[in-house]
Order: sequence, then C-alpha cells, then structure tokens
Amino acid sequence: MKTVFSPLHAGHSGQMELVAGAIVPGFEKPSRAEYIKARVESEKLGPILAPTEHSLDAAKRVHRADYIDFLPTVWPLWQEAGFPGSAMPFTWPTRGMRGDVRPSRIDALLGYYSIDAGATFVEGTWKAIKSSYDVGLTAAEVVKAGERSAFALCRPPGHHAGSAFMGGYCFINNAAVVAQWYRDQGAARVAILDVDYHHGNGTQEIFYERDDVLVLNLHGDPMTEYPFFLGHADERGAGKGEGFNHNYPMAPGTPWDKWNEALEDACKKVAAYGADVVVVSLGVDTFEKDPISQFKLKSEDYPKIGARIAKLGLPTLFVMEGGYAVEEIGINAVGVLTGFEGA
Ligand code: OKP
Ligand code: ZN
Repeated sequence: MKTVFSPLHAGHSGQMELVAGAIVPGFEKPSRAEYIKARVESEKLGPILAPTEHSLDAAKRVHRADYIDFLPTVWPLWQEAGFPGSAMPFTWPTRGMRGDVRPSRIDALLGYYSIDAGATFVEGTWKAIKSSYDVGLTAAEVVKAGERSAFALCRPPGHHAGSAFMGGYCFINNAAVVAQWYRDQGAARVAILDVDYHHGNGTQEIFYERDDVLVLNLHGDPMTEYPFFLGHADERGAGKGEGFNHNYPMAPGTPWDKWNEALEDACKKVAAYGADVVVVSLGVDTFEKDPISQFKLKSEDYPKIGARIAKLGLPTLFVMEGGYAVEEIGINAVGVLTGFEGA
C-alpha cells in the first residue's frame, strides 16, 4: 500500500492546549506522524510519496469559502494584534447570542469559526493544514487511479472540522474533502467509516442531509466524551439524508469484543449501501493506553480492523485522524493497514 506523507506537518508544533483548567503542551504533536512514518518504513508497507499541490477548490466543496479563506490569515492577524502564545478562541456565540454576525477582531473571529479552543495556530500551522489536505487528495488520486487502497498520513487530523468551524485539533476535514472529491469524480455512493475514539461531528454535520455519502461513527459516548454535543445514537440523518448517518456510542472501558460488534454492524451497512469507495477515518485512540481516551483495544486488535474492512472488497482510502499514545501509534495505525493487506 502506498503512503502519502508531507514533512510540512512538523511546522504545526509547540501549540498549547487547555486541559482541566491548565494550559499544557498539545497532545496532537509532530512525533505522532513521525512514529507512524517510521513504522510504515520498518514494516515495508510500501512506497512513501510526497503530496502534490492542490487548489483549495476541493476544500470549498465541503467547507464554506469564507472559512477556508480565513485559515491562512489567522497567524498573521494574531501576530499583528500582538498577542502572545498560540492563537486560540475564548468566546463563542452560543445560545442567546448572535451567531450570524462576523466580528472583526482575530480572537473573536476564532470563536466565530470554532467549537472549542482545541484547534490552535502557531507559525507553521496553515502550511501543515494545507499539506494535510494535499496528502488526503494525493492519496485519493492513488486509489482513483486503480490501486486497491492508499494511506493518507494526514496531520493535523480533520474529523471534528465542520462546514464552517474548526475544533478538536482539526481545521480542514480531510475525510470529507476526499469523500466529496470521489463524488465529483463520478463515484455514485461513498461511505465514511470513522473508527477514531471521538465522534466525527464535523463529518456528520457536513453530510447530514445527504444520501450520497453514508457516514458511520464508532466512538465514546458523548454524554461523557468529547465532543459532548453530537454523536448520539438517535442522530440518523435528516431530509433525504435520513437513515444515512449511523452512530455507535460506546461506554468508557469498552473492550475489543464489544467494539467489534459495532464494527461488524457498520461494515454490514457499508456493504448493503453499495458504496463505490470507502474512506476510513483512522484514529487509533481506541487503544487501551491512550492518554485521553477510555476504550480498551490492544495492539493485536488493530490488524483485525483492517482485515474486516478488506473483506468489504471495496477501494479503500485510509485517512489518519487521532491517536495519542505516541510510542505505540505506529504499531497500531500500521497494524490496521497490514491487517488490510494480509486479508
Ligand atoms: C481529536 B481526535 C484532552 C482534551 C481533549 C480534544 C480531543 C480532540 C480529539 N484532555 N480534547 O478525534 O482524536
Ligand atoms: Zn480522537
């Protein structure tokens, strides 16, 4: 399997994060991608390609144009304002306020375009976001050209980013971008299978009223897990999208056997849907030792995920999302891919 990777991810580094009242170094750090790349090499998964540059048109097919145009301006505006530290929002237009008026100050704009303070900017962030987007589209092209699968080693991740918002370490929704790109290239039906520990609220929002992209999410129950305000089982899509969104919220402590039942059900739905291509939002923060998550999957379980997905017999694009146990992140992410190839 070919991997697409860009070293530009590394410029998104040193960003800070608010956790339980303290500001700490971000969990979403460059070593994540480097450990995965090292494992791709040591396991001889296949060649590692550099991405090619793409215009932002494909991003604007799933995100609002004003949101995409805002992203490259964040760091320059934050610098201009003379603010210290990482660029992050502190005020949001929640219930009882005006969500329709775009303010002019950079810190306020960050609130307008976000769900939380978890997607923070440093100097190299925009270039990293753009490279992650290019990685996704380049890998999508590899599968379109006839390969059975490809691995988009995206960083930063994307599944919390919605049509006009960032959050949860995510800026551009790479999985949504490639799913839409496949539609625009002629695929009639695309399935997105999100196995990250956290609910892919952005992906769900983007496709919620559509029947041409089936969205399946396996994740920690939002009653107790981030992103808290989306991801319940009764969210099944709306309008013509009704019945084309499926959530599998699971309790903290969920082990492989239980998690695998949800995977099995989700894979059956992908098969019944008649998808032309599957996009896997590949998070490995379901791992028992993940520092911010509560499931109990073991390293030996990840190849089984890949093998089950392979059984669908469909062109498959793996898009990297979360996973914060950096020592094992390569073993687990590449484990899914070798499991896919061995099936
Ligand atoms: C992004 B992805 C950490 C707080 C976590 C944000 C989590 C974002 C996860 N103590 N807040 O889905 O892996
Ligand atoms: Zn996650």
